[in-house]
Amino acid sequence: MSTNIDIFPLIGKRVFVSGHRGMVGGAVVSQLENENCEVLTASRAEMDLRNQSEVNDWVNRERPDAIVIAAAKVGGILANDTYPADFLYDNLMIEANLIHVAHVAGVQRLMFLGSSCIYPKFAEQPIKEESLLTAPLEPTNEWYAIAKIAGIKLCDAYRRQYGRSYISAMPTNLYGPGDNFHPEGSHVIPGLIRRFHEAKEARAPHTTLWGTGTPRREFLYVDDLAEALVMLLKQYDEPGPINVGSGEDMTILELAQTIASVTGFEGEIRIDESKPDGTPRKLMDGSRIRALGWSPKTDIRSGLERAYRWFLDNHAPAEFRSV
Ligand code: GFB
Repeated sequence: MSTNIDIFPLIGKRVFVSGHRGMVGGAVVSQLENENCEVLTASRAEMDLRNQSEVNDWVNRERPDAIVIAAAKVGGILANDTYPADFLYDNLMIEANLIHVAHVAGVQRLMFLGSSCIYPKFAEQPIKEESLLTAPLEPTNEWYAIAKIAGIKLCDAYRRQYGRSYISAMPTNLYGPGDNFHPEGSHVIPGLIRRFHEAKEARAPHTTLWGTGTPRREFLYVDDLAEALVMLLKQYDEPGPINVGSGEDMTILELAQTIASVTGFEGEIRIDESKPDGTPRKLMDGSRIRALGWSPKTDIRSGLERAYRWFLDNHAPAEFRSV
C-alpha cells in the first residue's frame, strides 16, 4: 500500500482501541492484527468513557503507547436530530477525557475520528480540509459536528501547547459488517438494507425512502477505512483534519436502487418527504490522503453485498443497539 516511512512503528506497541464493539473500532482491531502490536480494548462495564476518573484509572493502569478514539455516540440523521443533548454531551466527554488523560499519562500517539459532517452545510465540493469553520453547519447534526470539531481542536491544542503527536481523521459516511441496523437510529445504508429486506420477506408492494432521494452522499466500506487509519497512525503527523473518503458520490435514490437490487426487493420505492434530507451534498476531497499512497479497494456494490450478508448472518433484533 503506502511506501512512506513509519514515524510511529506499531511493532511491539500497546494500542488501545476505544469503541471496539462498534463497526469502526471492530474493523480497526482486525486491521491491527497484521501489525505485531498488542491491541487493548475495554468494555463499557470496565470503563465508562464519559467518566474522567474511570478513564484516568484505566489509562494509568494499562499504559497504552497509542490510543484510537473510535468510540462515539453515533447515528443517522433522525437520531442526530432527536437526541441533540446525547450527541453533544457524550461525544464531548468521551474525547475530552481520552485526549486529556492521554496527555497527562504521557501517551505518545493518539488518533481521533470525526466525520464529514464537521464541514459547512454548503461547503464547496469536493470538500477540502481547509473549509472547516468557514460557514454554518447542517442543523440536523450540528450537535454531533460541534463535538467532533472540539475533538479536532483538542488534538491541535495539545499539539501546539505540549508538542503532542495527536491526529484527527475525518471519514465520510461509512457502512459494512457490524453496522447498527436500528430502523430509526441507523444511517441510510443499514436502514435501507433492513427495510428493503423486511419488505421483500413480507412481499410488500412498496416501501419508503426518507427525504426526497436527491441528496448526494459519498460512502466508504469500513475495512477500507480501517486500512487508511492504521496507515495514518503509523505515518501521518499534522494538525487539523485529514479526509478519508471513497472519492465518489451518488444520490440517495441511486443508492436505494442498488440496495433494492442487492437485497432482491422488487417493489416500489416511495419517498417520504416528512423526513429530513440533511446536507444536499457531502463529497470530500481526498487528495491529501491519496498523496500518502492510500486508496479504497471496495466498490459500492460488493461492499453492500458484504454488508447485507453480515445483516443476514447476524439478524438478531433483540441485540440491536437502541439509540
Ligand atoms: O445516513 P444518513 O442518516 O446520514 O442519511 P447524513 C443520509 C441521507 O439518506 C439523508 C436519507 O438524506 C436521509 O434523509 N435516507 C433515506 C435515510 N432513507 C433513509 C433511512 O431509512 N435512514 C436514514 N438514516 N437515512 C449523518 C449525520 O448525516 O451522517 C451524522 O447525521 C454523521 O452526524 C453521519 O455525520 C456520517 O449523511 O445525512
